[in-house]
Amino acid sequence: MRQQRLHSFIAFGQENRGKRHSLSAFFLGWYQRSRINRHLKTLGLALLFLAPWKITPSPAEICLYITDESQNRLLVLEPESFQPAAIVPVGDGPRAIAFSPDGSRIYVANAVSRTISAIDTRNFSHGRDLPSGRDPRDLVVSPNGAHLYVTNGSSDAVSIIDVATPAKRVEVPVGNAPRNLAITPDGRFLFVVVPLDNIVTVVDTAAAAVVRRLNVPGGPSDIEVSPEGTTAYVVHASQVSEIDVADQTLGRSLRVASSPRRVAVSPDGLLLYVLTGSSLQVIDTSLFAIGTTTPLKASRALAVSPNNRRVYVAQASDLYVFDEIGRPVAPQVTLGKLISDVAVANVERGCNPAPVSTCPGDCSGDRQVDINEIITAVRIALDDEILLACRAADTDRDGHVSIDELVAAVRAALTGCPR
Ligand SMILES: [Ca+2]
Ligand SMILES: [Ca+2]
Repeated sequence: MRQQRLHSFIAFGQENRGKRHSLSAFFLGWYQRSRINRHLKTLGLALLFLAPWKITPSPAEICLYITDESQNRLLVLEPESFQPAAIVPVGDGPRAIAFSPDGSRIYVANAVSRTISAIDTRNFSHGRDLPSGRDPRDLVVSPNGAHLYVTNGSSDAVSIIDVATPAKRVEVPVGNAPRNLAITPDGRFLFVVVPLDNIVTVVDTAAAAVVRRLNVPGGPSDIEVSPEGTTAYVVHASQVSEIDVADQTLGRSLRVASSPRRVAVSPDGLLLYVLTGSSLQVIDTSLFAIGTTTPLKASRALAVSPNNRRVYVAQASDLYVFDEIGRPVAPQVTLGKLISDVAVANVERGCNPAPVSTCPGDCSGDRQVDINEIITAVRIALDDEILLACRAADTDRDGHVSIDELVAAVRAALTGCPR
């Protein structure tokens, strides 16, 4: 049955080479049938074990998080309108974002200040920054939320940080300038890509020791573990390869477009997203075949929403949004000045955009305009800052801050907000 499906899928792909849209339509149909099959299985099991019906709570709201390296801040956005729910200052050179498993905390690795910002998702307030190693690049959180694992580009190690007692930091040497890492869902193993050494280093978290070094030629650049925890996917050279988590050996390899930089797995584990130098490629994980290829010149950051509905890609100041099979769903959005990472998650606090003050230049919404708000408005007018930093400065909502709008903001600062 699976073999049959494979043959029809591949045959269709070969017949339709170059006809990306028809392949997408086929792929979508096939993918939706797979999902329905999976849901029917789940439903069957639920009926067997869970009578009478249980009502599952509606999922928490989803927020989009973006680290803006040029302004050292975390943008928290409503993921459809891209309106800000919060703009949170973090340390210098923010890079990767990770969440505590219960969604109560966001962690941001700050490469320049060598710290990890810990942000409470209920009110977006800071706890104390956690010290990290040199040049923190990527981070993951243990499934119980007790530990952070951080790759340090300049100290050739993974830091194991105890969240409760961050002074007790353990460094595990993993190779030359490690980059991205992934953790198995049971928290036992870390898979760390070390591009300069052409290896993936496997760390046993309990022993805080390296247990294996896998040769992965062609400068591996990113790795993700499947939600079931059985397979890790690593991108390298022009390939994506499977690593069997139990055996810690390389499995199947698939040729993708050149320079694959990022990889992500859909939350249901059925699809794999590979961001290359020229495209976003969507791969079926069971067939291990490419379903769709969408041309794209963006390859810095990649995230999949927890509800499987959206894929976010960022490069420099631009954000691109796709549906689950890689079709663009919105025009590109210009956000931060220098986006370094994108993440999407369910959090405790609803992702409601803050209301826009009717007082000209009152960015914070407290009905007062202070000097910093005037400076922000001027910087938006000069194109040095994004409009989301102070939507109240754009009183006519045309997307720009004009001289007249600056004058209105200064007047509000001097004489108070108009009633
Ligand atoms: Ca204000
Ligand atoms: Ca305006």
